[in-house]
Amino acid sequence: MIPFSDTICAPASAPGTGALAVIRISGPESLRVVSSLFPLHGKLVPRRAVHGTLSHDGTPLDDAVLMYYQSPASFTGEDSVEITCHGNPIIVRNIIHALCACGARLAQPGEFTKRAFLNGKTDLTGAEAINSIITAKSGYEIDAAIKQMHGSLRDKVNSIRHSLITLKADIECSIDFAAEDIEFVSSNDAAAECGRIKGIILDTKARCELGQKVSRGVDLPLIGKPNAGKSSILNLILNSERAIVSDIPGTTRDIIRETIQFGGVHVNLTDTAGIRESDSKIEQIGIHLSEKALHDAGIAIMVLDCTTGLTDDDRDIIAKFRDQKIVYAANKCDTAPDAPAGIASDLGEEVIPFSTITGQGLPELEEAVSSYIRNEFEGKEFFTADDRIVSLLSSAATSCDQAITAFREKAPYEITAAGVQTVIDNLSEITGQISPDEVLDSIFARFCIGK
Ligand SMILES: Nc1nc2c(ncn2[C@@H]2O[C@H](COP(=O)(O)OP(=O)(O)OP(=O)(O)O)[C@@H](O)[C@H]2O)c(=O)[nH]1
Ligand SMILES: [Mg+2]
Repeated sequence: MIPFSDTICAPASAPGTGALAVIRISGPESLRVVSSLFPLHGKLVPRRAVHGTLSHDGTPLDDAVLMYYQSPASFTGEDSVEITCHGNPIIVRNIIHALCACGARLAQPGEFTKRAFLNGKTDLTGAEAINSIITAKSGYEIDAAIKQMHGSLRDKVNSIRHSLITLKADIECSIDFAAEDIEFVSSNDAAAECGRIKGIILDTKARCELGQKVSRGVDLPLIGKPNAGKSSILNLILNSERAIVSDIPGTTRDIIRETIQFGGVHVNLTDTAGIRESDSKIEQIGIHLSEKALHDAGIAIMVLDCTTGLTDDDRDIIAKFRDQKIVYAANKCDTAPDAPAGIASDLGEEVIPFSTITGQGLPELEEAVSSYIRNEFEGKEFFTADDRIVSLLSSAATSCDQAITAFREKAPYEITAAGVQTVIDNLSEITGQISPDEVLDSIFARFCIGK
């Protein structure tokens, strides 16, 4: 365990008013600092809640419940105290000032978790999962983050590392017995093993990328020709006049983006410029942004117009985006109730009759999007990884390729062993077995104060 000489404190609950607030103190002086404010400090024994009045320089600060965690049995691994006081920001500030006056200092963002990591209480994947639990925006993400806090990604990475360490040991034995011409693993077998490991690394990377998709939200653009009613649908879904609606084709030019919850996942709903041939430079930029938004998304809502029926412009737009899942909404069905059936048969696809005036079709539209989301995420094991982890997994896969080439070329054992070690090092950075200081600083800086 790495001993820290200073004692840190911070509010652990969200800023603002609430019934209760929690203040955390961690470090070797925790008990002494708290005792200066708490006359009942003699009653503070590990893991027992004690109720009493906190006061400083003779002024009462609040009645609070204190819990003492004795090192190493605490979140950070250090002596720690948690104070649960009334959730008034003035009280929280006064207690923090008093703690600092008695020898603690205000913690930096993520400093409690960083200490937990440096004291061996968690690996980096677990530490990052704690942050994901706090910031998660969907039930899927919370499930994955809890599993990861319990070690799902760490175990996966460690099992890959274990296979590589075994392979490297076999290669190193071959170095030791080179004079006797004893080979512990053939180049072909080693290349095959590296290929198998690379497959697991790529599968892990794909699961991390799925986790990133859940956490960033599913992009859901509204596309279609001008005047079809895209902005009207955005406003209906958001239940607010977010986008300008007019009967002039080409009204929307910028991308309008709002995040909403759909089927338990947060969805980035975007209104885009109507796609058509246009001479206007500004409109062309808007159309380009629309096309890009759709290309980047896995699913889109294509808005069709019942007053025009299916037109060549619609067919051109659909033809551009064959690979995406498209949900079709035949808007303005209030003006032509039979039009959606005609459009569906022309298109050969299911079409939702829709009207932003009557609200018809909104539940069906939500269900179509939700079912796509359920299909994408439900029952799939994914990890709540950030770009750092994804990029390390990419490097590990590339290093595997290089090791495979070295095995195929029958390179000397020293070279192939070094190649395998590079993959091991890439993976060790993921869990934090190798962790340069600046990497740690950037990881924990993303946490909130008090975590
Ligand atoms: N009757 C009827 N009119 C609608 C409906 N939805 C939209 N409109 C009208 O259609 C016109 C165009 O609506 P918008 O929402 O601005 O269309 P848009 O697709 O965003 O158009 P651009 O931004 O130009 O691409 C407006 O006059 C709306 O009032 C509907 O369900 N029924
Ligand atoms: Mg619009």
